[in-house]
Amino acid sequence: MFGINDRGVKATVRRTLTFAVLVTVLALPGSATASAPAHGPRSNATVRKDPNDSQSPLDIHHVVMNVGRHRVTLRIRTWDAFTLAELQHGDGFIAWDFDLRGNRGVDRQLQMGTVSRGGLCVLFSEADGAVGHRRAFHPDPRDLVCKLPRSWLQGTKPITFYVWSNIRPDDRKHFFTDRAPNHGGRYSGL
Ligand SMILES: [Ca+2]
Ligand SMILES: [Ca+2]
Repeated sequence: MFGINDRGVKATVRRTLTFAVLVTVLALPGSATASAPAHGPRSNATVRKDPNDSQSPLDIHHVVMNVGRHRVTLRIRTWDAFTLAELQHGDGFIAWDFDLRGNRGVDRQLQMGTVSRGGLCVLFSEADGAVGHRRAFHPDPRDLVCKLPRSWLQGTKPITFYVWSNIRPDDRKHFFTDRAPNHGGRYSGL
């Protein structure tokens, strides 16, 4: 369904196309009526920081996760402000690649992107395709937030993951990518 080469152009194009096809298929009636916008990270949120290390408008600054009993809130804060329109016009998205089985593969991928009606979060399973989707919130100019059922990210082994962003700004011919953590690293635990 999706490759594990997080920086490869082919993987990038494939994922982008997958996302585009999916959002075309989805009518989004449920997503548009999702719950209220996310609030700021709570005290029990895990905040991971990434340097200002890309020219991308989606240069990742904070990777924030808040795990509740029934819900997981995933938030990306960028170094610079961006709009959902810029995200859409630049084919931009932020992907979370999860290994739920502990074999260093990627068996779940969350894509945070946009469609004409606003932000969209889609969780893919390597084995089964799309698991489900929720609205993506843009509560302030640098944040993109997804709220998912906790059950969507249940693992049989300690979970590891990394995050990467991808966008082609209107005035540029190529995509910009940023990864967190850098250099093939992974975060451990939700
Ligand atoms: Ca960064
Ligand atoms: Ca980085």
